Amino acid sequence: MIANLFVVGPAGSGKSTFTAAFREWMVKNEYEAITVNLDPGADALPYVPDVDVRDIIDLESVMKEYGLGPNGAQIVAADLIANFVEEIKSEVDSYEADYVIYDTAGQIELFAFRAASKFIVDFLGESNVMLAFLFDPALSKSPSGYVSLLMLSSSVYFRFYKPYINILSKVDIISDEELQNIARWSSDWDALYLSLLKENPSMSKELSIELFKALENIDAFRTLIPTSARMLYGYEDVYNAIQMTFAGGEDLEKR
Ligand SMILES: Nc1nc2c(ncn2[C@@H]2O[C@H](COP(=O)(O)OP(=O)(O)O)[C@@H](O)[C@H]2O)c(=O)[nH]1
Ligand SMILES: [Mg+2]
Repeated sequence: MIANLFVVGPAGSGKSTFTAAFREWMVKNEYEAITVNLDPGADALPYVPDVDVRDIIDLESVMKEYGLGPNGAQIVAADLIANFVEEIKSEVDSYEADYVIYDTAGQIELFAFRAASKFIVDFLGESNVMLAFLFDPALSKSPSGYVSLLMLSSSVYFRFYKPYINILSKVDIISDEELQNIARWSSDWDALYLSLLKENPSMSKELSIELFKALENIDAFRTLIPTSARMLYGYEDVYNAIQMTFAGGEDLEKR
Protein backbone atom coordinates (compact mmCIF):
# COMPACT_ATOMS: atom_id res chain seq x y z
CA MET A 1 0.00 0.00 0.00
CA ILE A 2 1.14 3.52 -0.75
CA ALA A 3 0.60 6.45 1.60
CA ASN A 4 0.32 9.81 -0.13
CA LEU A 5 0.96 12.76 2.15
CA PHE A 6 0.17 16.25 0.84
CA VAL A 7 1.92 18.97 2.82
CA VAL A 8 -0.12 22.17 2.99
CA GLY A 9 -0.02 25.40 4.93
CA PRO A 10 0.43 29.15 4.56
CA ALA A 11 3.44 30.61 2.75
CA GLY A 12 6.56 30.25 4.85
CA SER A 13 5.01 27.77 7.30
CA GLY A 14 7.80 25.33 6.43
CA LYS A 15 6.24 22.95 3.89
CA SER A 16 9.33 22.47 1.74
CA THR A 17 11.59 22.16 4.77
CA PHE A 18 9.19 19.67 6.36
CA THR A 19 9.17 17.65 3.14
CA ALA A 20 12.97 17.53 3.17
CA ALA A 21 13.23 16.69 6.87
CA PHE A 22 10.50 14.07 6.94
CA ARG A 23 12.04 12.38 3.94
CA GLU A 24 15.41 12.42 5.70
CA TRP A 25 13.86 10.87 8.80
CA MET A 26 12.12 8.22 6.68
CA VAL A 27 15.32 7.23 4.91
CA LYS A 28 17.20 7.10 8.22
CA ASN A 29 14.57 4.71 9.50
CA GLU A 30 14.71 2.59 6.38
CA TYR A 31 11.34 3.47 4.92
CA GLU A 32 10.94 3.87 1.20
CA ALA A 33 9.86 7.46 0.75
CA ILE A 34 10.05 9.81 -2.20
CA THR A 35 9.39 13.52 -2.56
CA VAL A 36 7.30 15.24 -5.20
CA ASN A 37 7.50 18.97 -5.81
CA LEU A 38 4.10 20.26 -6.95
CA ASP A 39 5.11 23.93 -6.95
CA PRO A 40 5.90 25.12 -10.49
CA GLY A 41 7.06 28.43 -9.00
CA ALA A 42 9.50 26.97 -6.46
CA ASP A 43 12.81 28.80 -6.50
CA ALA A 44 15.30 26.92 -4.43
CA LEU A 45 14.14 23.80 -2.63
CA PRO A 46 15.89 22.39 0.45
CA TYR A 47 15.82 18.91 -1.14
CA VAL A 48 16.17 17.33 -4.56
CA PRO A 49 12.69 16.15 -5.51
CA ASP A 50 12.37 12.67 -6.99
CA VAL A 51 9.52 13.95 -9.14
CA ASP A 52 9.44 17.63 -10.01
CA VAL A 53 6.55 19.47 -11.65
CA ARG A 54 9.05 22.12 -12.78
CA ASP A 55 10.37 19.58 -15.29
CA ILE A 56 6.92 19.60 -16.87
CA ILE A 57 5.68 23.15 -16.34
CA ASP A 58 8.03 26.05 -16.84
CA LEU A 59 6.90 29.30 -15.27
CA GLU A 60 8.85 31.43 -17.75
CA SER A 61 7.13 29.77 -20.70
CA VAL A 62 3.73 30.20 -19.04
CA MET A 63 4.48 33.92 -18.60
CA LYS A 64 5.40 34.28 -22.27
CA GLU A 65 2.67 32.08 -23.68
CA TYR A 66 -0.14 33.73 -21.70
CA GLY A 67 1.36 37.22 -21.55
CA LEU A 68 1.34 37.20 -17.77
CA GLY A 69 3.49 38.49 -14.93
CA PRO A 70 4.90 36.13 -12.31
CA ASN A 71 1.80 36.18 -10.10
CA GLY A 72 -0.68 35.48 -12.88
CA ALA A 73 1.62 32.80 -14.27
CA GLN A 74 1.69 31.04 -10.89
CA ILE A 75 -2.10 30.83 -10.90
CA VAL A 76 -2.23 29.47 -14.45
CA ALA A 77 0.62 27.06 -13.68
CA ALA A 78 -1.23 25.77 -10.61
CA ASP A 79 -4.22 24.90 -12.79
CA LEU A 80 -2.04 23.46 -15.56
CA ILE A 81 -0.84 20.70 -13.20
CA ALA A 82 -4.21 19.03 -13.75
CA ASN A 83 -3.31 18.46 -17.42
CA PHE A 84 -0.20 16.50 -16.47
CA VAL A 85 -1.39 14.32 -13.61
CA GLU A 86 -1.01 11.11 -15.62
CA GLU A 87 2.59 11.90 -16.39
CA ILE A 88 3.30 12.81 -12.76
CA LYS A 89 1.56 9.71 -11.48
CA SER A 90 3.41 7.33 -13.75
CA GLU A 91 6.71 8.88 -12.65
CA VAL A 92 5.69 8.51 -9.00
CA ASP A 93 4.57 4.92 -9.56
CA SER A 94 7.88 4.02 -11.20
CA TYR A 95 9.60 4.42 -7.81
CA GLU A 96 7.31 1.88 -6.13
CA ALA A 97 7.78 3.76 -2.86
CA ASP A 98 5.62 3.12 0.20
CA TYR A 99 5.43 6.79 1.09
CA VAL A 100 5.05 9.74 -1.23
CA ILE A 101 5.44 13.23 0.22
CA TYR A 102 3.98 15.99 -1.94
CA ASP A 103 5.26 19.51 -1.34
CA THR A 104 2.65 22.02 -2.49
CA ALA A 105 2.78 25.61 -3.75
CA GLY A 106 4.18 28.26 -1.42
CA GLN A 107 0.93 30.22 -1.29
CA ILE A 108 -1.81 28.08 0.21
CA GLU A 109 -4.51 29.43 -2.09
CA LEU A 110 -2.60 28.23 -5.15
CA PHE A 111 -3.00 24.71 -3.91
CA ALA A 112 -6.02 24.52 -1.66
CA PHE A 113 -8.31 27.03 -3.29
CA ARG A 114 -7.96 26.35 -7.01
CA ALA A 115 -10.70 24.41 -8.74
CA ALA A 116 -8.20 21.92 -10.18
CA SER A 117 -6.62 20.96 -6.86
CA LYS A 118 -9.24 18.50 -5.70
CA PHE A 119 -8.93 16.61 -8.95
CA ILE A 120 -5.14 16.64 -8.64
CA VAL A 121 -5.23 15.25 -5.10
CA ASP A 122 -7.81 12.60 -5.97
CA PHE A 123 -5.94 11.51 -9.06
CA LEU A 124 -2.46 11.37 -7.53
CA GLY A 125 -3.49 10.18 -4.10
CA GLU A 126 -6.27 7.77 -5.07
CA SER A 127 -7.73 6.32 -1.90
CA ASN A 128 -4.63 6.64 0.28
CA VAL A 129 -4.45 10.36 0.80
CA MET A 130 -3.70 12.33 3.86
CA LEU A 131 -3.09 16.04 4.35
CA ALA A 132 -0.56 17.50 6.75
CA PHE A 133 -1.38 21.11 7.61
CA LEU A 134 1.51 23.13 9.02
CA PHE A 135 1.02 25.69 11.78
CA ASP A 136 3.70 28.35 11.85
CA PRO A 137 4.71 28.91 15.50
CA ALA A 138 5.14 32.66 14.95
CA LEU A 139 1.39 32.90 14.37
CA SER A 140 0.34 30.02 16.64
CA LYS A 141 1.78 31.59 19.77
CA SER A 142 -1.04 34.11 20.09
CA PRO A 143 -4.53 32.74 20.83
CA SER A 144 -6.14 34.65 17.94
CA GLY A 145 -3.42 33.49 15.54
CA TYR A 146 -3.90 29.93 16.70
CA VAL A 147 -7.67 30.07 16.24
CA SER A 148 -7.21 31.62 12.76
CA LEU A 149 -4.98 28.73 11.75
CA LEU A 150 -7.52 26.24 13.10
CA MET A 151 -10.14 27.90 10.90
CA LEU A 152 -7.84 27.84 7.89
CA SER A 153 -6.94 24.18 8.40
CA SER A 154 -10.63 23.31 8.69
CA SER A 155 -11.45 25.17 5.51
CA VAL A 156 -8.73 23.20 3.70
CA TYR A 157 -10.22 20.06 5.20
CA PHE A 158 -13.62 21.07 3.79
CA ARG A 159 -12.13 21.43 0.33
CA PHE A 160 -10.66 17.96 0.20
CA TYR A 161 -12.51 15.97 2.82
CA LYS A 162 -9.55 13.69 3.45
CA PRO A 163 -7.91 12.57 6.68
CA TYR A 164 -5.57 15.24 7.97
CA ILE A 165 -3.13 15.99 10.74
CA ASN A 166 -2.12 19.35 12.12
CA ILE A 167 1.56 19.90 12.65
CA LEU A 168 3.41 22.65 14.49
CA SER A 169 6.59 23.45 12.56
CA LYS A 170 9.84 25.12 13.67
CA VAL A 171 9.44 24.50 17.41
CA ASP A 172 13.14 25.31 17.78
CA ILE A 173 12.38 29.02 17.27
CA ILE A 174 9.93 29.38 20.17
CA SER A 175 10.49 29.31 23.93
CA ASP A 176 9.51 26.35 26.09
CA GLU A 177 6.82 28.49 27.66
CA GLU A 178 5.32 29.38 24.27
CA LEU A 179 5.42 25.75 23.23
CA GLN A 180 3.67 24.72 26.45
CA ASN A 181 0.93 27.29 25.86
CA ILE A 182 0.33 26.03 22.34
CA ALA A 183 0.35 22.41 23.52
CA ARG A 184 -2.21 23.27 26.19
CA TRP A 185 -4.50 25.03 23.67
CA SER A 186 -4.21 22.10 21.35
CA SER A 187 -5.40 19.63 23.97
CA ASP A 188 -7.78 21.80 25.99
CA TRP A 189 -10.00 24.17 24.08
CA ASP A 190 -11.45 25.70 27.25
CA ALA A 191 -7.95 26.96 27.95
CA LEU A 192 -7.75 28.30 24.40
CA TYR A 193 -11.08 30.05 24.81
CA LEU A 194 -10.00 31.71 28.05
CA SER A 195 -6.68 32.80 26.54
CA LEU A 196 -8.52 34.24 23.53
CA LEU A 197 -10.82 36.32 25.73
CA LYS A 198 -7.86 37.48 27.78
CA GLU A 199 -6.07 38.58 24.61
CA ASN A 200 -9.15 40.39 23.29
CA PRO A 201 -11.30 41.46 26.25
CA SER A 202 -13.69 43.32 23.94
CA MET A 203 -14.45 40.21 21.88
CA SER A 204 -18.08 39.11 22.03
CA LYS A 205 -18.38 36.13 24.36
CA GLU A 206 -21.46 34.82 22.56
CA LEU A 207 -19.77 34.98 19.19
CA SER A 208 -16.65 33.20 20.36
CA ILE A 209 -18.71 30.50 22.05
CA GLU A 210 -20.59 29.92 18.79
CA LEU A 211 -17.33 29.86 16.86
CA PHE A 212 -15.83 27.32 19.26
CA LYS A 213 -18.93 25.16 19.07
CA ALA A 214 -18.70 25.15 15.29
CA LEU A 215 -15.01 24.28 15.41
CA GLU A 216 -15.73 21.49 17.86
CA ASN A 217 -18.54 20.12 15.70
CA ILE A 218 -16.29 19.85 12.67
CA ASP A 219 -13.61 18.18 14.77
CA ALA A 220 -11.15 21.03 14.25
CA PHE A 221 -9.66 20.72 17.72
CA ARG A 222 -6.89 18.26 17.22
CA THR A 223 -3.65 17.74 18.97
CA LEU A 224 -0.84 19.52 17.18
CA ILE A 225 2.25 17.45 16.51
CA PRO A 226 5.32 19.58 17.33
CA THR A 227 8.23 19.25 14.90
CA SER A 228 11.50 20.90 14.08
CA ALA A 229 13.32 20.36 10.83
CA ARG A 230 16.44 21.90 12.29
CA MET A 231 16.54 19.36 15.11
CA LEU A 232 14.95 16.53 13.10
CA TYR A 233 12.46 16.33 15.93
CA GLY A 234 8.87 15.06 16.02
CA TYR A 235 8.84 13.03 12.82
CA GLU A 236 8.32 9.75 14.58
CA ASP A 237 5.05 11.17 15.94
CA VAL A 238 4.10 12.32 12.43
CA TYR A 239 4.91 8.88 11.11
CA ASN A 240 2.82 7.22 13.83
CA ALA A 241 -0.12 9.51 13.05
CA ILE A 242 0.07 8.47 9.39
CA GLN A 243 0.21 4.82 10.41
CA MET A 244 -2.83 5.23 12.61
CA THR A 245 -4.76 6.62 9.69
CA PHE A 246 -3.71 4.26 6.95
CA ALA A 247 -3.02 0.96 8.58
CA GLY A 248 -4.97 1.18 11.81
CA GLY A 249 -1.68 1.47 13.70
CA GLU A 250 0.14 -1.40 12.01
CA ASP A 251 3.44 -0.76 10.33
CA LEU A 252 3.33 -0.55 6.58
CA GLU A 253 5.93 -2.77 5.00
CA LYS A 254 9.27 -1.88 6.54
CA ARG A 255 12.14 -2.55 4.19
N1 LIG B 1 14.54 27.27 12.62
C1 LIG B 1 13.77 26.61 11.75
N2 LIG B 1 13.46 27.18 10.57
C2 LIG B 1 12.67 26.50 9.72
C3 LIG B 1 12.17 25.21 10.03
N3 LIG B 1 11.37 24.80 9.02
C4 LIG B 1 11.42 25.80 8.10
N4 LIG B 1 12.17 26.82 8.52
C5 LIG B 1 12.45 28.07 7.80
O1 LIG B 1 11.23 28.73 7.49
C6 LIG B 1 11.32 29.39 6.21
C7 LIG B 1 10.19 28.92 5.31
O2 LIG B 1 10.34 27.53 5.08
P1 LIG B 1 9.83 26.84 3.75
O3 LIG B 1 10.03 25.37 3.94
O4 LIG B 1 10.43 27.46 2.55
O5 LIG B 1 8.27 27.21 3.80
P2 LIG B 1 7.11 26.96 2.70
O6 LIG B 1 6.88 28.26 2.02
O7 LIG B 1 5.91 26.56 3.50
O8 LIG B 1 7.60 25.88 1.80
C8 LIG B 1 12.70 29.02 5.67
O9 LIG B 1 13.56 30.10 5.93
C9 LIG B 1 13.11 27.81 6.46
O10 LIG B 1 14.49 27.67 6.60
C10 LIG B 1 12.52 24.62 11.31
O11 LIG B 1 12.11 23.52 11.68
N5 LIG B 1 13.32 25.38 12.12
MG1 LIG C 1 7.82 25.78 -0.27
